[in-house]
Amino acid sequence: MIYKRSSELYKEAKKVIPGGVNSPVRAFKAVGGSPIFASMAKGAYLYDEDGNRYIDYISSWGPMILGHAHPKVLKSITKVVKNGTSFGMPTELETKLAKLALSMVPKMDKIRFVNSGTEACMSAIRLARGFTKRDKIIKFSGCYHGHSDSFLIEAGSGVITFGEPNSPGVTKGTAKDTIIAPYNDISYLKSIFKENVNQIAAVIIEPVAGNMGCIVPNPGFLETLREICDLNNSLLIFDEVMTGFRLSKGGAQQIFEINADIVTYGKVIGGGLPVGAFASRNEIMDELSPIGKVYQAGTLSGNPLAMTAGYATLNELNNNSDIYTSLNEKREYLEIEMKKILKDNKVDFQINSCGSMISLHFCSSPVVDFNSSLKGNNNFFKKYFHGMLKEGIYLPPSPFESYFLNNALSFNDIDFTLNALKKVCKSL
Ligand code: KE4
Repeated sequence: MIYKRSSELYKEAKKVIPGGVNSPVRAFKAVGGSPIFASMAKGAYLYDEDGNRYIDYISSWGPMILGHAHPKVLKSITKVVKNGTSFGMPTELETKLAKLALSMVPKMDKIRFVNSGTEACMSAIRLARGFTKRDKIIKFSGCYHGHSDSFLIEAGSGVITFGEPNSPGVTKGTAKDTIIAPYNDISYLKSIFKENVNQIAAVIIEPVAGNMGCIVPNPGFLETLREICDLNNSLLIFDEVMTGFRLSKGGAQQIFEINADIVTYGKVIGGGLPVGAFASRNEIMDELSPIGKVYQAGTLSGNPLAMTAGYATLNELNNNSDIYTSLNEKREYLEIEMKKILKDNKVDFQINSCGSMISLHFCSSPVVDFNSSLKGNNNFFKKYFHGMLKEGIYLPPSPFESYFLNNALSFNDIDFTLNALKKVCKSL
């Protein structure tokens, strides 16, 4: 593979954009080397500026579940763009997407559109605090809910009392209202509630985690979390920015048959254009401005182009539920065959998966939380990532990410991927 043009573009980008990227994970810091610059994408394939083609397993970190440049999505955007791109006034397109999204997910009465998953999660926390009139929130280590201050927190010294900032610029004042719990650890969670009676506004969780690799909740974990929140009059927030409309039409709520109080969305709901959203029942959503007092706003929220791309994507998913069957079959095939190859090559590994999300960890013990995800052999991962890249397979450039399969992926593409893995295993 030649990356000449990408390296020229990277050099230029670094002069005017911090690290040459607009989101850190794109910079390949976890795997070394220089980022590759995309020129276009179609279906299951990414093309870089040097003309190399890759089978895409990140799907823009989730949004492109139908595959890139889906004809129905392109057709609808092309039609709508001719009417103008932004009005700062309500449009019917927002109501259409809102009605469609709410018809697909269980037990949500209203939805508010924003421009990113970060905005959705930040707003959901503010809404939960406004509704409960409590300050503290609980999040789980290794879960990522975007880059707003309340979430850039790690477990503090007074561990079950309050957190500490894990980024410069986040104040101790903010950190004191975020408490960190280990994923899948119910007894720890109970001790936090015991220490903070009537102070917890909400617990926010990725119902299937995708930011420490893919981690599935232990049987009963989410159900008990729901019970604890009910017992303490705290709200349960499912961050479904990754899982929403991906794991199923109704996302993780449908898969696990558990209803959260507030659910956040992103990625798929925008079909590749910037959309985040948060949804809840009327009594909570009606606390939001302009009806209620919890303020939240956005110039480009509900943007007509973004609503159109989101509508075309959700409509396709809603009308063809065999897409989910097909995605799950493809992931199952990939997983079974990867396990055979890695076992044959005597590689220590774990594979976690749920629906069309999957992650590979180079370690011998199960990956059930952030600490166990840290046990992966990063040198192996770097060799694996770059080896697969050279074979034309684009994987997430970090061991703490999930793959996102798109439905344009064919079984031939998966066989091509598996042959690449066979070659790469020889160099591990
Ligand atoms: P955005 O602000 O990036 O749209 O969404 C933030 C977010 C919220 N919640 C979950 C569960 C998420 O996974 C994300 C963002 N995911 C990352 C991938 N780990 C986006 C990729 C990136 O940061 O460039």
